[in-house]
Parts: sequence; structure tokens; C-alpha cells
Amino acid sequence: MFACRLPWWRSSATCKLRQSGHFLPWDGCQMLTIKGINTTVGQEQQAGMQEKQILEDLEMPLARREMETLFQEQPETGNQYLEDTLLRSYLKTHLPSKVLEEVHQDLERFGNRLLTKIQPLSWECELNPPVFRQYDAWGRRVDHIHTCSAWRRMKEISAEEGLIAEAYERRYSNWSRLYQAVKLYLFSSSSGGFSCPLAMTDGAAKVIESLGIPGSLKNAFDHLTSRDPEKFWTSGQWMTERRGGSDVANGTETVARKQPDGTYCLYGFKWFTSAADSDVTLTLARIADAEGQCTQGSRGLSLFFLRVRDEEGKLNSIQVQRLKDKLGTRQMATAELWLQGSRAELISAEGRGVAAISNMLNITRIHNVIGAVASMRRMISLSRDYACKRVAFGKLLKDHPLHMQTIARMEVQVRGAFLLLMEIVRLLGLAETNLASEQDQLLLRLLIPVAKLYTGKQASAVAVEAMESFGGQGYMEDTGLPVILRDTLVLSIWEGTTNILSLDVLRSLAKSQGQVMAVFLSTVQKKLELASGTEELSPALQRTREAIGSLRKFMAVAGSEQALTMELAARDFSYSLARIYTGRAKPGIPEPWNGSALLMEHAARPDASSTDVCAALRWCNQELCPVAVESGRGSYGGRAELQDSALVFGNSRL
Ligand code: UCC
Repeated sequence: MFACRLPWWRSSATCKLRQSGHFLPWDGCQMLTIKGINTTVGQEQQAGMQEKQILEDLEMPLARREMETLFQEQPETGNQYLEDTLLRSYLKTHLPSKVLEEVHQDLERFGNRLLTKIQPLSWECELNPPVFRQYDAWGRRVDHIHTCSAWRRMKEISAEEGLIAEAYERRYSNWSRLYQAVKLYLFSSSSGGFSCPLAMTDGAAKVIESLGIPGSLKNAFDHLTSRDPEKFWTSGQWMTERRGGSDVANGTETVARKQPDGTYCLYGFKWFTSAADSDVTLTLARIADAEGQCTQGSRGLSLFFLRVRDEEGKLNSIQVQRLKDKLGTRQMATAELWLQGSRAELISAEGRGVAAISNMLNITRIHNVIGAVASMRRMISLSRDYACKRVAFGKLLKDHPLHMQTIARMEVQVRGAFLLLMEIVRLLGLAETNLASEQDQLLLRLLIPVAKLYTGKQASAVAVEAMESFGGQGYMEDTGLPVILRDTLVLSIWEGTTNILSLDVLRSLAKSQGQVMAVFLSTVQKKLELASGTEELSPALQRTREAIGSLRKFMAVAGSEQALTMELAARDFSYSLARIYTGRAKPGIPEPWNGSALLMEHAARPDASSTDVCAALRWCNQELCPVAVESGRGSYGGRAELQDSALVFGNSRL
């Protein structure tokens, strides 16, 4: 019964109706569907009979046809690991052979499990979003968030697959983090939203680990990093209050009162709590002094750990006000919560809450990048498959050059984003195993916000574009495609919007007194010089060099300007870093590949394909340094600021 409700590209088996060759004048509204396409048994036979019936029907005048006729086949994918040539070639290039061998086997198995078992659960999560029941039949307040069995199964699978554990066990030393990220990347599009609690769980584990796993948190750490489904816990991240989630320093009103036993009771209102069904959470609050006074601003914030429920399942003095009614991520319970004396443990130094939770933010932002790349890859894979099945104007979509150009442009974007993701988790792996140089660490600090903000935007754009490649079918709920779009749109919002992340890029510059940029520029410059050996890539190298020159010039000019200039430039500046770095060299790669950009590096491998070269060249054909272009146009001065306001408000007196 459930299979009938699967979107057609997610059905467990495919109805093999062939293209009839009879095509409709345009994609979309005139498409016809066939009833019962998502059958689960005997599809092959049934399909054959249906095909025969369709052909017979087509012989008849339209008015006399007995059944509706299908002209399109559902897009679908196979084993996502095996089909991802870029992923596989990356792993082959970078992983030590012994690690590759083990990892390959596991990923192939995981790819099959995703296809056959996990994807159907994902759709079930979408169809059965969490339900909030505030009172029981007898009027008692229960505040119960009911999640579906598929959602709970996702939690068990996450433990079984070691989706968090892998990163902390470090079986493969510095490669463990990358391996975990690859599994999460494959899992993401089939996770039914479970990627969200996993992101926060990973972030909580990271914070606890960075605190040296204090005795009081050892148990929690073990649960968060467990492979045992019975034992595995997920964590929330409660940062956003009613005044908003960006300006945490001024928006946090929650107060923490110290108890005689050294714990704290928290009082406040958390406005967005993602995955409110989690077992534990990290949250910020202001410690009240003996007079009940709190320090305002960032210096008044401390970080707390709390269990959401006690051993008997009773909420920790928490009242659920309601569940959020969201555009997407509907599979996951996001709630408004009252903390009414919730017992919590202070886990940061007093007043160091933001700095302490940054460890979590940086991890969840990396997960955001994973989600963005996975979403792009999923949409493009489906578009690609559809292009091989859908006939329009007498030929398959794949034989229409304009259609292929559209998909190819998306493919260049996802390739760049994927390599940027791999670069970040590679650096994180080095940092977590004490193998990272100071330069690596600075780069990592800079690249996390850059990648989060850039890939979030890319993913939204690609999801919208890819949706169009299915014509009107892309807009139909029961194809499942709108779900991907909705869930993708959040990626540029949560975990810091594009502008907030752009300001975080500036924060990383300021905090390191410009060192991050020095590292960025010198590494890029040095490696590009070394890369000049690969003839085919020379146009890309040339453009990247020019972009770096423009970036340097901009930095020199902006350095002597007012702070306003950098603030207005922050977004374009971050985009420039993303585009240049995705076209930058990676340290430690032996000749002859070193010095190439991330895409160029990949294209300069001995076994690189002409497609790899093409992707690198095309990436570098876009404007690599928009900040220099806009600066030249005077977009960052006081005059521009006034013009911006005038454009937004016109003559209104708002
Ligand atoms: O919770 C949310 C939804 C959860 C869902 C997660 C799922 C994601 C999964 C995706 C999978 C598909 S949404 C809530 C989102 N909220 C945010 O992300 C917060 C956005 N706002 C910011 O990031 C702001 O910039 C703040 C909060 C960091 C600004 O706070 P302050 O206090 O004004 O910032 P300061 O004073 O500049 O920084 C305080 C300290 C400094 O350290 P010290 O004091 O040593 O100089 C900073 O360097 O914190 C340090 N710091 C950082 N360190 C701040 N940000 C960072 C950072 N990113 N990395 C390292």
C-alpha cells in the first residue's frame, strides 16, 4: 500500500513503459499519468501488458481510448555511490589504497541500502510529519511530539552506519572525517530530513570533545557517538529566541540560575528548536548573579548542556508551545519551547558561550555544505536520467543541445561545490588528528563560512533550474521533486544567512589580523605558479591569476577605506573567495598535479578525463572576482549606500 504513495522516481521498482514516440507539444501541463504506476509486484509483466494496451489505444481516436496513456518515464537513479564518478575519482586520488579498499566496499553496500531500504523511509517521513499533542484525552498536559516509525528508524540506521561515530573513532586517522562526510553526503538526499539532527549531534559531540570530554559529559559523548541504535542519542542546538537567531548576542534572553548542587535552572523561550525530539541539547543562557542581574551582550552568554527528558521520559521542565509550520524540512519537528527551570550543566567558561558554541556552528555549517552538494547532485542525477527517457519534438531531451547545456552548467556548479566540500573535510580531518599546519587551520576557519554561504546559494539556484528540466512534472507534489526544492531552500537561511556568514568571513579576517587572507593569497599564488605545466588548463590558470591580482588590488584599496566598504563588499568578497579557491591549488599534492585549482587539480590528475578539464575551464569562465568588478563600479561607497536605500524605499518615508 505504501509503495503506491511513493513519488514515481522513488518507487521500489520501475514501471518500464517505453516511450511511445508519440510526443506532446510541450513539457508539463499536458502530461498524462497512468494509474497504478507504483505497483510493487509483477511490474515487468504488468508493464508489458500496459505498453501493449497503450499502443493499441494510440491506434484509436482519442475519445475512444480506454485508459490514460503515459508518455514519460519516471526519472530514477541507481546506487548513488557507484554512479558518482567525481566522488569515486576523488577518493581514488586522495585516499591511501588500504583505506580506499575498505571504504569502497562499505560505500557500495551503503549505496545499495540507500536505494532499496532508506529511500522509501525518507518518503514515509515526508508523508508523516511529526504531530504535536498538547493534552491527553483527560485534559492533562503531555506535550507529546509524535514522530513516525520511519523517522525513528532513520535514527537507528544512523547509528548502525556510524554516521556520527565514524568521525570520532578515527579508524582511518585524518581520513575518517572525510569518509564520514562522504557517507553523510550519500545519506543526505535519502535521509528524510534526518540530516538535520545528525548535524547538531555531530556539533554537540565536537563541542564536548573540544572541552576534553569532561567526566560529567562522558556518558553523553558515548551516546552521541554510539553505533548502537539502542544507545544512540541525537542533540539539538537551541540558539534562536524571539528576537531572532542571527544576533544571538543581543537576542538571547534566557536566564540561568545556579542551584545549590552546582547545576543551573534555565528560564526562557526558545523560538526555533530544530529536531525538538532530540535527546539532549546545547543552548545559550545568561547566568544571573545573586541579585538576579545578567550581563548583556555577547560577554553575558554561557553554554549549557541539558537532557530533554529524564529517565522516565518526562520533559525537563520544558513546555512545548507549538510546532513550526515550515515551508520545507517538514519531516522534522521544529518547535517553540518554554524552559521553565530546566536543569542544565554549564559547559563553557562563564561569558564564553558564543565562542564555545562556535565549534558546533562550524560543524553544522559543514553539514549544511554536505546537504547543499547532495541536493544538487540528486537533482542533476534525476534530470540526467529524465533526459534519457523523455521525448520532446521528436527526440530525447538528451539530444536537444540547449537542454544539455542547461544541465551541463549545473554540473559544473556541483563539481566545484563538491571539491570545496572535500577540501574542507580534508582540512578538518587534519585538524582533528593534529596533522594540520597553522596555515591549514586558518584556511579551514575561512573556508567554512565561505563554503556554507556559497553552496547554499548554488543549491537553491540549481534546485530551481533542475526542477524546470522536468517541465510541469517538476512542479507536481507527488513526483517528490518539490520536496527536494523546499528542503534545499532552507540551506541559505539556517546556520547563518548569506549575509551573516559573509560577516563571519570578515570576522575570521579580523580575528586573525588578516593572516587568513595572507595564507589564502600566498597559497593560491604559489600553487598556481606550479600548475602552469598543464597546457590545456592555461586559460583557466590565466583567469585565476587575473582574479587573484584583482582581489589583491581590492584588498589594498579596501584596507584604507572605512569599515562600511568591507561591510558592503562582504558578500561579493566571499563569493570571490569561493570562486577563486574552487579554482585554487591544494598543498601536499605531488607533481604534476600540485598547483592546480581544486577543479584544475582534479583535471590535472594523470587519469583525469577531458570532462574534468572542461569543468575546470568552464568554472573559470565565470566572473571569478565579482568584488573587484563591483568595487570598480563604486558599489561599496557612501554614495552607493544612499542609493541602495533610495532604491529600496523610493520616496516613501519609512
Ligand atoms: O539553530 C539553528 C537551526 C539548527 C538546524 C541545524 C541543521 C543544519 C543541518 C544542515 C544539514 C542539511 S539555526 C541558528 C543559526 N544561528 C546561527 O548560525 C548564528 C548566526 N549568527 C552568528 O554566527 C553571529 O555571527 C554570532 C552569533 C557568532 C555573533 O555573536 P557575537 O557574540 O556578536 O560575535 P563575536 O563577539 O564576534 O564573537 C564571539 C567569539 C569570538 O571569540 P573571541 O572572544 O575569542 O574573540 C569569535 O571569534 O566567538 C568567536 N566566533 C567564532 N569562532 C564567532 N563565530 C565563530 C566561528 N564561526 N568560528 C570560530
